[in-house]
Amino acid sequence: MFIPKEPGTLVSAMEDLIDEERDAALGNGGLGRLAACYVDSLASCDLPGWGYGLRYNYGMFQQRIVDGYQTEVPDYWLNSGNPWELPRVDKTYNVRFFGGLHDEKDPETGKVKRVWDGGQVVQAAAYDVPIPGYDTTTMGNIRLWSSRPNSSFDLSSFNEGNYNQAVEEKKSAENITSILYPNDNHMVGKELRLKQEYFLVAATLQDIIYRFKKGKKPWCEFPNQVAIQLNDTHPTLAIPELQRILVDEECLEWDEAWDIVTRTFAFTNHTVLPEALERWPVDLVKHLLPRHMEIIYAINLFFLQKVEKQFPGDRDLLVQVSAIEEGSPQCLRMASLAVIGSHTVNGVAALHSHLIRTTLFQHFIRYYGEEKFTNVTNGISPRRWLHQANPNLSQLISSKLGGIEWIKDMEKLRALNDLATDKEFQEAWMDVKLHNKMRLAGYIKNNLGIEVSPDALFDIQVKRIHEYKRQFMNILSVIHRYHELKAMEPSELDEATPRVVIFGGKAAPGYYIAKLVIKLISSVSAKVNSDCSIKNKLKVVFLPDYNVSLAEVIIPASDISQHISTAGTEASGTSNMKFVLNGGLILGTVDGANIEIGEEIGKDNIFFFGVLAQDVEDLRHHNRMGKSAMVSSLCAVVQSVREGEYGTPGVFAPLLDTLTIGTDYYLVSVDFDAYIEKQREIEELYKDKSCWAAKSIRCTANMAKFSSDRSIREYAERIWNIEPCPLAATPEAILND
Ligand code: CJB
Repeated sequence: MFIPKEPGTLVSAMEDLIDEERDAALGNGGLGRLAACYVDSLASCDLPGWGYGLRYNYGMFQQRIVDGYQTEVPDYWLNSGNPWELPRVDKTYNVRFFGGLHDEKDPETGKVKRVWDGGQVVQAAAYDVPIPGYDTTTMGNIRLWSSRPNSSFDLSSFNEGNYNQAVEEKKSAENITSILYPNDNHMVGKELRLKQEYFLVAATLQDIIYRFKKGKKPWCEFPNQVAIQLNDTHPTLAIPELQRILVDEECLEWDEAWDIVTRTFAFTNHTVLPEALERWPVDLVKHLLPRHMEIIYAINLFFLQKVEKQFPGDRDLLVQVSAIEEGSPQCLRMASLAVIGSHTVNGVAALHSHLIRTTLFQHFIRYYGEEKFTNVTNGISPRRWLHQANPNLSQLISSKLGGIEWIKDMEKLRALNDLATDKEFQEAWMDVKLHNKMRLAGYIKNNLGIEVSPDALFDIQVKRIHEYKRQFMNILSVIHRYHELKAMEPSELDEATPRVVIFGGKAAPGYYIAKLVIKLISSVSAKVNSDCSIKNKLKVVFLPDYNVSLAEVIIPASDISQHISTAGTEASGTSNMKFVLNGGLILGTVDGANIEIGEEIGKDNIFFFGVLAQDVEDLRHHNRMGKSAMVSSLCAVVQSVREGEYGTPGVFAPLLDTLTIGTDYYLVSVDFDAYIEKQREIEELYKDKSCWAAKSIRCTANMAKFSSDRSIREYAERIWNIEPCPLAATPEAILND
């Protein structure tokens, strides 16, 4: 399992082992990481809930930077085994794909039922990853499914003629959980991806139903015993799958089954970006899952009939709410199916929930009313994101608060407000920050050979690289600052606040523009870092292979972090919460959870800039009409890149063209001046160390709302109707389940 670095070296400390552990990189970005925090909270709050997922052999790729460009290396994370998982040989289920349909008459009842058979049958094998709750005996669990050929498959029994076909079948089965699709907030319509989605829900529902049946309760009790939360639309096929099981296998009447389905499911929407909304060609779904497509048509028909009854003759409404989008090809809208099959739909921050009510799902509201649509603001685990990632700050806080109770009740952190202006405490607080910055500076030096001073302002943007997150705007502002520094008189330069701008994040392998952003950051970094004339007042770093382990080193070390999505595009964000909880100030747009963070910590402790979500559509329209010119501050920067200040002219043309030919969809030019003005303000303020320290302390002190314990209790009380039951979820309970 663990291979010592030097042959013969013995492991003497836990710390030596910890560094050897690989991240289980089974998700892309904020969506999966949120779920991880929620499982931690479920267990820590004694709530009986599990997470289900896929056990990909290849998780998120490792990112290397070669000549400034991102390259991808496969992440075979299971190479040295995974000590945290329990293979459950006793937990396997069969999952069918493709196949055909026919009617069969029950000889006893005379009832005709639909039979789905033939096709490909693969096996889902369970692997459990127990998640211990903090300071409780309760154990959570993440059950991950791995695909393999089904049990009737035996390679050695195949004669020569069938051997090749047998090998193909084996590969095809194993392929399903072979790789994670590395796209964040972007759907790719591949058949294998749809197979993954159905594989997850088919195995999971069989598992849940197996447990339900042990209780020998009637089916009408199912929604009282089981609550299933759909984490975005990826598991939406669970809705027709449960309907299929109830009608075709359990022989319930359609209406009774549908009542059970709609009282069981709830749906969380995590994005409004059009390119992220799942739309599957109907023909593809029909081919892969013929019975499900029939059921979806029926679900949709009955739903539209009800809408028609309530709004007679409103054709447009029917078109808008239909789960099927007419067009070529005809498409299944997963979000619509998720809304139709769920009792509750929520967004993940107040603004986002407002936006889905007024845009994405506005037509559904006409039919359902407002009540079905609610908000549960995201949260993060204080265990991982303060106590584990920032042990020194955790210790300092506990010593002042007289205990570590805050780790399960972040309201207790409020007492730190009284210490915000206490000079001694400020010093201790900033010492911890300095120590964390030194740790990060050491990492940068060791891995990139770049020397950065821990006394400089650490300004960090780490997240998936995406146009809507605007890392491009950030690097353009860095160039702007570089030009300013170069134009300064020596005396002015001496007074300038030294700043280290740190980037990290992966681009989807096929996302050309995002990859060019990485190249631009690398090129700016090379130029700026080697320019002695600016006397180390600016350094630029791109940290390769951003992942959870690296986040635990980066986040505690920030003075400022950036969350600068075009208003209305970032559903919530969760790294914003992690930075602030660690006493980092944030520079952000009026978007996602930034807004609520500002409400909690106070407007004086956060740096907001930029246009409001409500104005974005008009501004975009303005741009499309060619009515707005690029601001001059940005023109100069763009010009310098075009002229080759950062390498061969032309390399960055497609990226720069997004601002002009692409009509600046993400409104970089509109926000640019306000953005650089805020940065100026931040650099000035950083000179007042005591004032900065007070703000930093107030950040941590007022983050109670963003504990994932609060979020998960809201789901439990308002959506799942479950209560803590400390004795129900012991380690033994997992093994018996
Ligand atoms: N999110 O990470 C993803 N991937 C998606 O495909 C869709 C959404 C993110 O989910 C997070 C958790 O709710 C949000 O904080 C974040 O804004 C959103 O982009």
